[in-house]
Amino acid sequence: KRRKDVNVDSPYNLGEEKRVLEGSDNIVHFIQNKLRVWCRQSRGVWASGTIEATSGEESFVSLGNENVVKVSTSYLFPANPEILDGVDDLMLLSYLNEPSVLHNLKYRYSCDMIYSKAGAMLIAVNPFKDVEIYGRDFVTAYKQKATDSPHVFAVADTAYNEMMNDGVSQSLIISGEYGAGKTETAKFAMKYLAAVGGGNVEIEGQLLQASCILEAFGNAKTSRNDNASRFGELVEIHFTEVGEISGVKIQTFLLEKSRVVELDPAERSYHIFYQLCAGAPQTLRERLYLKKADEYNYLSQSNCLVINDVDDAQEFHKLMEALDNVRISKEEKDQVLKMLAAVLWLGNISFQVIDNENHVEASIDEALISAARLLGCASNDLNQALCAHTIDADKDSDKGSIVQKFTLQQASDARDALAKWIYACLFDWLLEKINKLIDVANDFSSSHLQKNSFEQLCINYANERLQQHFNRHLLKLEQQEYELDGIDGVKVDFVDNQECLDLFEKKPNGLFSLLDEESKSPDANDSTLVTKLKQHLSGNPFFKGDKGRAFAVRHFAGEVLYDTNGFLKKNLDTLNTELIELLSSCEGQFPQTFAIKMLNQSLNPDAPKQGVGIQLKGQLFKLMHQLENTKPHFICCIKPNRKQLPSIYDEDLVLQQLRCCGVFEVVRISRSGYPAQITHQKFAERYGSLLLETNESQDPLSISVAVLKQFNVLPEMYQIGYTKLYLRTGQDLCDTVDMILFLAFLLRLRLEI
Ligand code: AOV
Ligand code: MG
Repeated sequence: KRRKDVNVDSPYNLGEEKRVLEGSDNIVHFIQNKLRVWCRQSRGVWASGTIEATSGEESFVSLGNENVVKVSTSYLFPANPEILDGVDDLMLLSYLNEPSVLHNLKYRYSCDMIYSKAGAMLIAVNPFKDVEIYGRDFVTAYKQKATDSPHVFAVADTAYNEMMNDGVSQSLIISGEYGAGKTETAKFAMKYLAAVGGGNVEIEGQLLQASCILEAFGNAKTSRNDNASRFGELVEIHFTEVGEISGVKIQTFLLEKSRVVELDPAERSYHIFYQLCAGAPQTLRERLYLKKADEYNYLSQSNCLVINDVDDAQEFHKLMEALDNVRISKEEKDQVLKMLAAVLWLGNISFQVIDNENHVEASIDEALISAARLLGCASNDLNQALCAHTIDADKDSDKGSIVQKFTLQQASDARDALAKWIYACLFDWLLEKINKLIDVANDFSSSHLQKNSFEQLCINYANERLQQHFNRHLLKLEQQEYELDGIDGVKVDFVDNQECLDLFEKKPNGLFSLLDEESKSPDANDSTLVTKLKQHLSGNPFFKGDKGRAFAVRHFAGEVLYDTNGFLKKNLDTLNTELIELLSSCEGQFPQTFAIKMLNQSLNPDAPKQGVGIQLKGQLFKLMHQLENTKPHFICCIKPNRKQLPSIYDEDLVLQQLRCCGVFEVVRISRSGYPAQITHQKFAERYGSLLLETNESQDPLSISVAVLKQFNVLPEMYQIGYTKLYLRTGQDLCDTVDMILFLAFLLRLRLEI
């Protein structure tokens, strides 16, 4: 899954199909035959009509009801004949210009046909309502191939069958903007795979329970999606040789930790906190010193505590059941809930200034005491760890160590760092638990912030990597097949975003390397970082220095502005030694394991300390490597409006996403080659009987050649491969093969007569 925060036009011109109406002859043809055209009324609003007259740059278009408008001729696009309205594969459209594609998807959307195909890719337009196409009956229909209308079940089914038949691993790559429907689509795909690969009812249930748990801990309400995933995932589903699910492995990427302590207005923290506050029974409340959500600073800061139509208390009970089902013991569950409550109480810890140098101490109140109890340490120890830092003095001198007392800002940062760390560890622990249960062998989603900070830079970089995978694959698929079959290569241009990736990955002067270097320098701060970035990267066309601490990157989906505020700290992502020591001295099992994890990370002298950016680069290389070994199936999710409401189709918004998903490119790439392909075997079976002179001993390839020759099919219309016949089609794409059959039939009739 990928996403983007786009604020300008795409840097790559994915472009509009060349206007066919440019030549005046063409226009005459359209006028004479009263063929439909699309004309642009204003930005993003298209109307169809027929051209009445044209003079130079201007044309008069009748929109019906005697409504005639004057438009610039260059804004006219040929429309498809009405008979093609709502075809289920965009490849079938005679004209592939943007208004035609938009119209087709809109037509289908208005009939609740949310899925369409663009060649090899599936397009899913989010209905924001229950469309009732995911029941058992639909699973069965796709399983039995009783229907071939586009559906995520059909993609999952193809992948499953190809895996079974070819023994090759498959991947479903689900992309789209925030709120476009990636998570839901992934769940439907998993549901289908669980049903066809069933047999093991327990695993099927656990797979679905696992997503429920990960959603509670990893999803949150944002301003754009009430159930936004704040982490990326790769769900691997393993099958036995007979096609039953044998195990599941989930990998997650980039959990947005900052959300635990810092919220934008009208957004929420992770669902689990509100569920806990609303749903915990009395005895549990007492054990956790639990209050209502609005009494915790971390939750109340954004003035947003509830989600429409969501009952957090009820969700809490479902979650508790799910935890039981993935065999998390009562003690472990208790520990998890304790840690969650500790995080909430940490957020309520306040500090007061104790001397005239603005050093602080935590107020000894309910918050400090509750947090310490839940963590299993003395409140005094927690206080000290949050308010001071010991620096080892020079080894050669005998000064020992120096205690540096914290300012208010430093102490609050230490408190927040501890809360984030505990939460992230908890998330990882749950994931590990789930993975152990459903053993072996991951939805690559997104997080979105309004301010573009380090988290976003990482996510957009990950998207850039996925985009490359997508480009190369669509290209490779076509080109390799032609090559293998011995026909002339059709060279297809595609935009490679390697240069943008280089901006991030190059050593020593890529963004991540420079960031690491600066993170290690003791005098560095966010301003020195941006100076350094500008100094080394200004020559790169994908980088743009901006005012103050900001810089911009030209991503494939658009230019994004980043603020370096907090970059260094976020890249290092460490806790100070006092906090680690505090955790390891705590009584509970969790704080100790969490501390050990941190110690391993920060104190292992053999492992060179790497920043979050470089680590991510490594993770993504691994992920790409995993994906490279699979046959990809691409699903592109489209959000038809920003209001999360049904039946609203915003053409501009859809167009922008279609461009980002590369839909136009995909269709064009497919069509610039030889879209109609048929094996010699099939072709010979279907058309061999048309041959006037037949020779029983002929092989399929020779029969194909003979058929083509007999009917004088122009040589530029086809190529003959070793195994298949490749047929080119003109602008008017019908099924060429059947067109030929039709022609042949006529010819034959004529000949026989
Ligand atoms: P996302 O995963 O792409 O966003 P979701 O899968 O969470 O988007 O979808 C957002 C909302 O759209 C869901 O909560 C549903 O209400 C609705 N929805 C999506 N797909 C369907 C469908 N097929 N049928 C009915 N409703 C649907 V993010 O995780 O924000 O990038 O970070
Ligand atoms: Mg999601």
